[in-house]
Amino acid sequence: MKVALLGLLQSGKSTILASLTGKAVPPPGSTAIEEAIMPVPDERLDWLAEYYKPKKTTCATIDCLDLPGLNFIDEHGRAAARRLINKIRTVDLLVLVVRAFENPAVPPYRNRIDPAGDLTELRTELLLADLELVTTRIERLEKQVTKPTKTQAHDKAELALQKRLQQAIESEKPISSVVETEAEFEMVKSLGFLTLKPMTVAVNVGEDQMGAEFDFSACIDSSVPVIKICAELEYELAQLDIDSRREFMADLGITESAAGKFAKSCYSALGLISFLTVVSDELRAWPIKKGTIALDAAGKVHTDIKRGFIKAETFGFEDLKQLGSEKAIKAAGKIRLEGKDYIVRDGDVINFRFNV
Ligand SMILES: Nc1nc2c(ncn2[C@@H]2O[C@H](COP(=O)(O)OP(=O)(O)O)[C@@H](O)[C@H]2O)c(=O)[nH]1
Ligand SMILES: [Mg+2]
Repeated sequence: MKVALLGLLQSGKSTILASLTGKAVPPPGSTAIEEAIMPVPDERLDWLAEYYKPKKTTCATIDCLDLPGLNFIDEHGRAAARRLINKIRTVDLLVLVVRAFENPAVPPYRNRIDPAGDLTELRTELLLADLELVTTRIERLEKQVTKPTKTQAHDKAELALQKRLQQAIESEKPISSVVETEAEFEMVKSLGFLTLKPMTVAVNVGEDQMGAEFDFSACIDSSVPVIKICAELEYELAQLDIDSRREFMADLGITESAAGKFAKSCYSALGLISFLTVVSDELRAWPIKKGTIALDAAGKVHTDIKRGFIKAETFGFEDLKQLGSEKAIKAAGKIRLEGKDYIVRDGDVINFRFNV
């Protein structure tokens, strides 16, 4: 899965990415989009690795794009920002980073430290970028529908939909508020509307703001996951070896790593869960959409396994952890043979039986 970190100038995106992935912070003024892969922390994998001692453990990863800081203060900044925004239309998720930290050495954007104000500005700019796209699309479709082509009926339907999208944006509503059915989604999917994408918010807080509450109800839906990250501190923590890091985190009262929080918020916004497999000495976590059936989960692992699917031998990770061994969960009748239509649950450990 691919996510893009978007934020105003010097909100701390690169520092966050560096703390999550170990990538170096690009020099100030860099205008390139940086890419880095973040391993998704999963305590279940750690536990299972201890238990099965596989040769190889493969965790899920999140492919993160770090956009240079956006600035909408003048026309030049706005044009550069629009170019950057248009480059991320294929990502699966937007992570909007806003600044709450105070740092006298880093002048704040528009001379304000106002996370809700920054978020509102970002949302407005995303709406405007989508409006531009909708408008161009409507102009094209209006010409196209006059011609008696094979796609005329489809074009007319799309034109009607695009006009509804335009109206929504003009009343400051995201495109996701209009696109409801699968057919509508298919119709606009390839355009990569930004306000149709799931999103999360990461508030970059100072060390003394870890307990602070932020109210974003005026600019985003309550379903959008919001996390707090102290980028500078996390960056320092990321430089330490694992034992010192644990010790420091305990001293500071941090119970969850930034990577853990970040990954959880991405999974939640995308509606993802994980199942786990142990196949030929490789332990692996597989992200899937909630509601995925066993047959499609098998297809993630290998197309052959889907083609020759017989049964999914399944147990819950928590049962194994509680009862301590595969033998014990078997004796307790907790290993199930599930069919094609079984809806996979988060933390299922699955051994697919198949025949090709
Ligand atoms: N005090 C403090 N400074 C930070 C924090 N996060 C980032 N900074 C500083 O703010 C500046 C901008 O950070 P950077 O990650 O480059 O922001 P970007 O433009 O959004 O990529 C850098 O000088 C960072 O050291 C933070 O949590 N606390
Ligand atoms: Mg940066």
